[in-house]
Parts: sequence; structure tokens; C-alpha cells
Amino acid sequence: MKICNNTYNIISDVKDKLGYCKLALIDPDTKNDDKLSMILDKIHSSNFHGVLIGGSSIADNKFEERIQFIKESTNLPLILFPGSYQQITKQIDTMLYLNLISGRNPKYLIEEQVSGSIDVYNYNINPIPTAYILLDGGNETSVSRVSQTVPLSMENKKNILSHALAGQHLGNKLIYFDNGSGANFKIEIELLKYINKHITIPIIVGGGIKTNDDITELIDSGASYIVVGTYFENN
Ligand code: 1GP
Repeated sequence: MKICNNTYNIISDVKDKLGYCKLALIDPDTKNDDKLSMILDKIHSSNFHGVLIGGSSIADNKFEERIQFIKESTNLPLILFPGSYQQITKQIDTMLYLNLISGRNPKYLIEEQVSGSIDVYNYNINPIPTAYILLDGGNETSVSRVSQTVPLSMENKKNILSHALAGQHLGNKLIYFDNGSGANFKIEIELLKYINKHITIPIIVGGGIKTNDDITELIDSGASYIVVGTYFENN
């Protein structure tokens, strides 16, 4: 019998019980070195259910060290949200196996997945296949810059639905709508409702979520998972 870690159950169980699951994003880069403890305290006191870890580009080689610090400082499940296959580590509980389907860059459609697949296998990680759709949140974000892909305009609902349905038909377990870290605007509520009406797999939303009211509104409009990052970095 083949046995794999499956911490996806931990977050999906929370979602099934509460109807939603709140995930905090930590970018384990140099810029957050002095803030890691503060970020974790804030995550704990805000009653989040899991921690996403990852960054578009890590400036130094202390990635593993920081993950270890985070792991020792929290009991929450750690889910890798990789900016690159080089961030795959055995320290995480599970990972989003991302496919950047809003873009047309082969590096993020297949090359990264191929480069990381043997590490995922060797570390016995049970990854969560995730269709990743970058939306235009009103400013250029690092995901768009690093991936060299253009975010989809939120005005073209049909185009976004076509992408989301393609992601679902391809067998992904989640659709992640990301406006990018530090986005001016979060996903539009009417767009989220429209997509939610047409797809059956759970939706993650992130980027530009700034208040508790934002979170409540997104949950009420069809988001199953909410990702908040920048809020925790700001004092
Ligand atoms: C980015 O969705 C995440 O990929 C989090 O965005 O930093 O704007 O909260 P924020």
C-alpha cells in the first residue's frame, strides 16, 4: 500500500466544518527576518487555520532556516506556495502544485512541475493540484513580473470563467484566484459569485484583502479559502 502525507485533509476539514478556511501567507525572504515572530503572533491571534509559505523570489540562501523557525513557532499546518521548484522542502506538510493557467509561459505551465516532481516524490509530499489564475488588481505585482505573464482583466468575466473551467476539467482540486501580493484591489465580488455559480471545485482567493469585512464578504460570495499576506507584515 502506498502511504503519503495528506495534510490537505487538515485544511479541507476546517473548510468543511466552518464553510471556509483562512490561510496566512508568509514570504520567507530577507525583508521579513526581523518580523517573523511578530507575523506569527498576529497569525495566531487572528485565528487563522494554516500557513502558506513561499515567495516569488528569495534573495538569499536562508530559506530552509526560516522555514525551520516558522515550523518550530507554530502548530498550524505549513503549505508550500512555491515561487519556484527550488523551494520544495521536506519541512512542509503539503504544497499547492501550481499551474499558472492564466499565463502562457511554458516555464510555469510544465517546466517547473517537471523540475520539482522527483523532490515531491522523495519527500513523500501529497501535493494539491491547483489551477492558479492571476487577476489584474490594479498594479503590477511580483508574480506577474517574475512569471512574465499578464494578469487577466476582471472586466472579462467570460474569459476568466473559460480559464477556471479549463482548470477544473484538467482535474485540479482547487482554483486559486490571486490578484498578487499587495494588490490595490481584491477580486470583484460579482466576478467571484459568477465563477462560483459555474464551477464545482473549491475557490481560493488572495491578493489585496485588507480587512475582516473583506474576508466575510468573500466567504459569503463563494470563496472557500482566503489568503492574507501583506496585512500580517504591516505593523
Ligand atoms: C499573494 O494572495 C497572496 O499571492 C496574498 O496577497 O499580500 O495582498 O495579502 P496579499
